[in-house]
Amino acid sequence: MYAKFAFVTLMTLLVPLGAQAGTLPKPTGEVILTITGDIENTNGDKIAEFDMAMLDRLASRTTETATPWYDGPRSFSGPLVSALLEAVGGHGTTIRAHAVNDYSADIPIEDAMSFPVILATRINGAPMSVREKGPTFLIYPFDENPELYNEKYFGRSVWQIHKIDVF
Ligand SMILES: Nc1nc2c(c(=O)[nH]1)N[C@H]1C(S)=C(S)[C@@H](COP(=O)(O)O)O[C@H]1N2
Ligand SMILES: [Mo]
Repeated sequence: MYAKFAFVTLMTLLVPLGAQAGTLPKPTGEVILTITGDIENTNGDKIAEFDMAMLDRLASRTTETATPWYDGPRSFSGPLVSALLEAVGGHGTTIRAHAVNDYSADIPIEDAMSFPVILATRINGAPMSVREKGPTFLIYPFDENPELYNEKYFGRSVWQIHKIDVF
C-alpha cells in the first residue's frame, strides 16, 4: 500500500511530461494541429504536427456537458490536454491556443493537471468542421465542476484551434 503510493509518487516526480523523447511519428493524413514552443518531441523543424489518427491514439475522454455555445448538453470527445502535452514532451506553465480566426487564449497547464480538460475532436461522435467550431475545441468538464462555468474558463475554451504554443 505505502510502497505502491511511494512508487507512484516517485514516478510522478521522476517522469515529468516528456518521458518519451523523440518518439513522435510523422503524420500521414491532413495536419489538423501544430504544436510549437518548449517541446522535446518533434516531427518537423521544432514543431509537432498531428493528424486525426495521431490525436485519436492519445489517451482520451468524453465530456458530456452543457456549454454557453449550444442549446442543451453535448458530448465532446478527444485527447486529454495532459496526454497531448506528454506526447510532445511539453515543458512550461502555459499553452497558448490559437484559433483559425486569430483569436487566442492562454491556458495554464495547471488547468489540464487539475481537471480532465480535452481538446475535443468530435461533437456527439462526429468530427467538427471549421464552421462547426472544429477542427479542435478545448473543453472543460463544466457539468462535473460547476465552478468552471464562468467567463474565466469560457475565454479559455477556444474553438477552431489549429495551433498550440507551449511555454
Ligand atoms: N475561436 C474562438 N474561440 C473563442 C472565442 C473566439 O473569439 N474565437 N472567444 C472566447 C471568449 S473570450 C469567450 S467568453 C467565449 C465566448 O463565447 P460566445 O462568443 O459564445 O459568448 O468563447 C471563447 N472562445
Ligand atoms: Mo470572453
